[in-house]
This record gives sequence, structure tokens and C-alpha cells, in this order.
Amino acid sequence: MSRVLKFDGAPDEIISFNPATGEEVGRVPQTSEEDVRAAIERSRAAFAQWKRTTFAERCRLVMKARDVILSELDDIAHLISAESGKPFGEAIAMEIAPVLDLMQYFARNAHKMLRPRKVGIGLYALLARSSKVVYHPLGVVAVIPAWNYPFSIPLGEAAMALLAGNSVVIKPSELTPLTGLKIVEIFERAGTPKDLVQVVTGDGRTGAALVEAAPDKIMFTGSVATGKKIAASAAKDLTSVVLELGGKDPMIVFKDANLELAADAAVWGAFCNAGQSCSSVERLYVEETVAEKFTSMLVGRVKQLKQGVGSGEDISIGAMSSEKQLQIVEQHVEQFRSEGATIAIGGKQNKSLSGSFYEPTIITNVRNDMRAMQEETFGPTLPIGTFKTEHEAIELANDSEFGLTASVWTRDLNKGKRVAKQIEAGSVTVNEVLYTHGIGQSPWGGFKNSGRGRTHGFEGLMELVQPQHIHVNHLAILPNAWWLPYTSTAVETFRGFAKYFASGSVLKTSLLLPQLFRRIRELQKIRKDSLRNKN
Ligand code: TXE
Repeated sequence: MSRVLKFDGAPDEIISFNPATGEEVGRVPQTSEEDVRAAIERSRAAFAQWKRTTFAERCRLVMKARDVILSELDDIAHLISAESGKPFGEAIAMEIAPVLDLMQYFARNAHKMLRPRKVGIGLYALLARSSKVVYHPLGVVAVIPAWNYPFSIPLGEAAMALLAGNSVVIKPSELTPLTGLKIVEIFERAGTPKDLVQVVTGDGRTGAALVEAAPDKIMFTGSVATGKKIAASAAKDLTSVVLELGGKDPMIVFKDANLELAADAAVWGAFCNAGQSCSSVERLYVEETVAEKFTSMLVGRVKQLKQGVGSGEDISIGAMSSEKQLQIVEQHVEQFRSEGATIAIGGKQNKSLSGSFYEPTIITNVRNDMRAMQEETFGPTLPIGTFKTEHEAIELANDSEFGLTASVWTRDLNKGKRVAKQIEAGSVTVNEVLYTHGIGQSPWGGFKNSGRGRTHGFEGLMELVQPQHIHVNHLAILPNAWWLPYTSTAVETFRGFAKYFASGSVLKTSLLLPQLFRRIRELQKIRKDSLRNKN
């Protein structure tokens, strides 16, 4: 049986199915627009209290939520696996462990990262001024994730938002709503104040209603098409958005790489989570002279992978998350076939299993002008192209509308870093692949159509606050030379600003001092005269 999104005759209910077995996992309501607006209102009220809390209180809550997760580790992993189709072990390794790390890191460090920061203001400091930046929370943060990492992505974003002092409303994917509910339950068990973390379940209509309800920030993970719709709708209220929109991530393997390790990495990078990671290896380019050898290494490794229902601990490749996703993969593989590529292994649905399973597939003889080399496949396929030179490898990697991650393999680390810098992608790894989303300490996000803004790291935390510049004149006894009224003395002073002050040089600026004093004396005289005339 395959997974279908059913409304069960009632338009207000969503049934979540296990895509590996077709069994029902549970049901949730399709939240109405009115209820979404009410959730935002409640969230604003919760924010008004939460923004006053100390970092210590916020940290306690997030660390408590971690304890709750650890106390239910296997149950949560089984739920993630049942709703998404991914192997149980992968749910722990790629969702729960990284988000626990992210939570402890930000719980321990957010207060340092958000500490008021003194800003160097150059020569203005000589005028007895000082500046600092303080960070304020934004308000209500709406999190709209996809189904591929239904636990770690929304939970990580929610934890960071809370630590920054915001309230959170999550709209989980309609394919994985129970995992979304679980996140809220975890926070409730950790003692979250009422309405601080809420969930609104439903499909894209609920997501659209959430955007329309004008939260203060939208953190979205999903397709480019939906990302554009959200950005357009959010623009009406000037709501700022962070968009994580997937990729067509290349892996470049030079002939001097540790080929055995690179082959292991490519197989994991392309096939974990059944290839449904935004940073999955979607294109592999190997140096021509080792292409044949490397391909046979990959094929040999794929033969060892066991595919099946994700609850089995020996299962390496689970089901696709939905029938729709399986169909996209089928179309892409057919496109490859019809455009002259060769299927080295796989290339079809795994019909020995009853759910949405697609065999891990390796494709050779591919070219970048093939359609499936340009569009995101989001499935267990690994197309392999070849290159002759470093320059060609970079050109091939950059020939894409996407730019989320890329991976470069070589024993020459200088070459690796040189190539990495020339690749248009938000994260480039040298002799590593895919896993950097798991490093919550580092920024995550894409170039080009892979998105806007960042999650994770300092940059991600900055998305969840508004900086406020506080500027103080410590010696407010003289008028500023640039104040009104303007006169020819003023204009001469402004010329001096342009020539000397704006040079940033103390020495040059000292040449301006006589003119500056002339102008200030002029302003003082104008003020005095006007007072005298009044009297
Ligand atoms: O995504 P959607 P889908 C890619 C992948 C996949 C394709 C489509 O290539 O094949 O996107 O996946 C909510 N306003 N990625 O259809 O539609 C929706 O309910 C507000 C890459 O699942 O973008 C869900 O919660 N929200 C990606 C979320 O948006 C709306 C991960 C994602 O759904 C909405 C997943 C609307 N108008 C898919 N319409 C990645 N970045 O890794 C839908 N939603």
C-alpha cells in the first residue's frame, strides 16, 4: 500500500500514514484560518511575558526539553521513522542527536552571542560619542518545515527562537504532523508557559493562513515554488522570511582523493534518508581517469544496502516519504534513460516491498544539460558525470540554479580549499559530505535559489532578533557643526568633512579643527542673536 494524504471525507482532518507500510499513524485537524489567527494572538500574549525572562530561565527550559527527549529517545525515533519512512537508526543519528547538540550549544552560548556589543565608531569617538548594539527578540516566530527532517529542523529553530526571547508557532508538514505535535508536547512537559510554543496542523492552506496572520518572522523549509509564494505573501506585511529551499548538491572527486572513503561518503551522502535531504549528493563529478574504478566501487557498496521498513535496526534505506516523491524520482530516472544515460544499478521502484520504496540508483553517462541534472530529485539517485580539469569540475558544479552545499574530495587540502571557495554554495565541505546541517554551531543556508537568510550558528541567531543601536553623546554641551542653519561657513566645514574627517585619519582630521571651531562659534552666535532679538 502506498501513502496517500487523505481527508477521510471530512475536509477538516488529516490522516498521517506510514509510507513504508500504509498503516495509519494518527489523525490531526486541518486548522482553520480563524484558529490560526487566534493562535498568533495567543502567541503574542505569551511573547509579552517571555521576552522579560532571563537567559537563565530560557536556558533551563531548553535543557529540560532535552531531558524529556532523552527520556523518550526510542519512542520519538520510532514516531519519526513511522511518519517519514526513514530508518529508526537514522532518526536518532540525523535528527535527534544533532538537535540535542544544537539545544545544549545555544542554551549555553546564546546569552554570550546576544550580549550588548560595543561598536567601534572611528573618529566619532573623538567627539565623545559611543555606540553599542543591544538585541531584542522579534515576537512571534512561525516555523513552517517540510517532512524530510520533521523533528530536528522545527525543533532546532524553535529552541533558538525561544532562547532569543520569542514565542513560536509551528505548522508541521501535513505528511508528518504527529512529529510536530510531539515537539510541542516535549516543551509542555518541560514546563513551557502556556501558548509559548504552539502547533497548528494542516496542509499548505494552514501554512498560507499562518503567513497571512503576519507573524514577526517566518522560518520556512520546502520547495522553491512554495518559498516564493510565502515571500510574496509575507511582503504584504513586510514580514521577514528565512527560506531553506533545497539543492542540487554536487560532489567532486579528484583522482588523488582517498577513493575508498569518497565512495563510502558518496553512498551515504546520496542515499541516507532515501536521498531526501536538502544537502543530499544529487550530482557526482569524478575525474575521468578514475571514473570507471570509482563507479564500480559505488555499485559494489550499493549492493550491500538493505532496504525495508524503517523500524528494523539493520535497514539502511527506508521508504520515500510520499507516493508523490516516489513519482518525481521515477520521472527523473525516466528522463535520464530517455536522454541517453545508463542505469548502473537500481532504476526502479522496489516492488518486493509494499510501501513507497525506490531502489538506490546509480546513473552514468550523464551530462549537465539533462533535465534531471538541473531539477532537484530528492530521492535515492546518484548520477555520475566526469571532468578532466579542476576548472571544468568547478564549472560543472556551479552550473545550477541551486547552491546549498557541495563536497570536494582530494588529498591535497590546498586544492580542496581553493576549489571550495570557487563553488557557489552556502556550505562547502572538503573530504566530508552532507552532515554540516548537524553542526548547529555553523550557519546553514544557500546561495542562489537554495534560499535566503540563515538558520543555525551566530548568523541564524541574528535572524531571530532585532538589533538596536544605542548611541550616546557623553559631552552634550556644543552644537554639532552639521546642524541648521546652513551658511557658507557651514558648507566650507562640510567640504572639510568630506576631505579630512571621512578619510578616517586622525592626522588629516586635525587639519579641520580650526574650521570646525569657526562653524561651532558661528552656530553659538546665531543662537545668542536669536535669543537677544526675542528679548
Ligand atoms: O514542499 P512544499 P513539498 C523540495 C523537494 C520536493 C519539493 C516539494 O524537491 O520534491 O520540494 O515538496 C507548507 N504557504 N523540498 O510539496 O510544498 C507545507 O504544508 C505556506 C526541499 O512537500 O514546499 C509544508 O509544511 N506554507 C525541501 C511546507 O510548506 C505552505 C524539503 C513544505 O511544503 C504553502 C522538502 C503555502 N502556500 C521539499 N504551501 C528542503 N529545503 O530540504 C505548502 N506549504
